[in-house]
Amino acid sequence: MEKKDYRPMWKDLDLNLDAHDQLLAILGAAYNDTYLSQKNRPEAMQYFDFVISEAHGLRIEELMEQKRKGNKVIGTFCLYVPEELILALGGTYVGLCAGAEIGIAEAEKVLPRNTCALIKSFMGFKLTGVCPYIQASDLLVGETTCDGKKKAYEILNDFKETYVMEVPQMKTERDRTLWKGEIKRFKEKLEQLTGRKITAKNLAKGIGIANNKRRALQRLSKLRKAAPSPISGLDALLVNQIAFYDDPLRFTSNVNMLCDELQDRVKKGTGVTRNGSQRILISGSPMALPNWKIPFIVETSGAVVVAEESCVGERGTRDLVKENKKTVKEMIDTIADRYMKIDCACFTPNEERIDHILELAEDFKVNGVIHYSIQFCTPYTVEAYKVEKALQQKGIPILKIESDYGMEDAGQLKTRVEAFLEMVKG
Ligand code: BJ8
Repeated sequence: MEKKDYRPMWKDLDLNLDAHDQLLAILGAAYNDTYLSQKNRPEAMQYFDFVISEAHGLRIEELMEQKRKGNKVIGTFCLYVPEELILALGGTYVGLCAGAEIGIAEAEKVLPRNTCALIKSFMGFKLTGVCPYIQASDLLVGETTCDGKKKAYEILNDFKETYVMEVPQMKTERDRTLWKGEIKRFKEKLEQLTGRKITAKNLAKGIGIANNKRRALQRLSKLRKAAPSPISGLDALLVNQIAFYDDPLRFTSNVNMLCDELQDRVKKGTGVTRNGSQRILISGSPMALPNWKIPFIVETSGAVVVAEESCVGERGTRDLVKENKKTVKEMIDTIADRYMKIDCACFTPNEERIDHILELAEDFKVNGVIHYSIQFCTPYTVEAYKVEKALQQKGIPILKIESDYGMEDAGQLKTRVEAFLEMVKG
């Protein structure tokens, strides 16, 4: 079937068409090499392949259709932005991916070179005009997590309105009060933007949609406990990445279909790798679309990634919002409680994260942990020390990796990963 010409829509969105063409060509080639070359993939992955192939086409058309109906598109950069409120007001939540090395040179004109690749990536996407999601967003929402992001939003705001939520740095009662206040302030901002009111009915609906999406992803995660794993880490990561921008209802139903197929595989003992392949947990900075570098290196070295202790993974899906509340106030409180459980390294102290890593290592029977920090990400790079210490005390091997989005260090990383896998064997 001939592909539709989306150029008129991209032009209306004020994309830089030449730069955008280059981006699509790079992404298409990377997807072929990384994903379509895998053997023994579940059939249900076809849906996710399709979503990727239409990420800048059909999905953007859907967003534009929503906007024509008066519904708002909200672009976000962090797990702390509560999707439930956006859904309650008929809006669409879009996680702005920032996982590609595109527009870095432009970004470095406004940011220091030693800024993490994720921040440079979102800035570069905006400055080079290649991201239809940023362009389609009615509002960007940032947050005070790490210093790099916090300060970068001030610059981003010069190019597109960026509302910033104050995320506390500790989890005392005083911090919880601040956070509840921030959720209320965000609710008011959204109400003003949409001209609609949050009610107990629409908020309960929003909570239900977001929870069901997380439940489906939790189901996917549990199935990866099987040995052999019924799905590659690359494919599972892709599903988690797509969760940030696909239509939530359609996405949830497709994840559940994938899980039905995986359940069948587990029953039959069918896996993506031979039994006995090393089982690896990746822990650390988020791997935003299309950052597939580390799992690709791990899985093309013969091991399988069985879990991600990451915002694009367990950290984002582990907790649900309680569904038994009746009033808007109670619901806001329970939303605030759920989001305060996220154990981002921007918090201090952050012992829960260490506990979660140990739990995951045990539950998924991993042979080793790869701690991944995006280069120049201070929170995760520094916290790696505590993670390493805790894992060593339990006798769990760990390899610490710091890397950006470029491929220059791929050969060197592969050598390190292979040596690590040799060590954790059996
Ligand atoms: S909840 S991990 S999504 S802040 S990698 S920009 S921390 S310097 S992305 Fe994050 Fe929210 Fe936390 Fe998750 Fe800064 Fe580190 Fe860069 Fe990072």
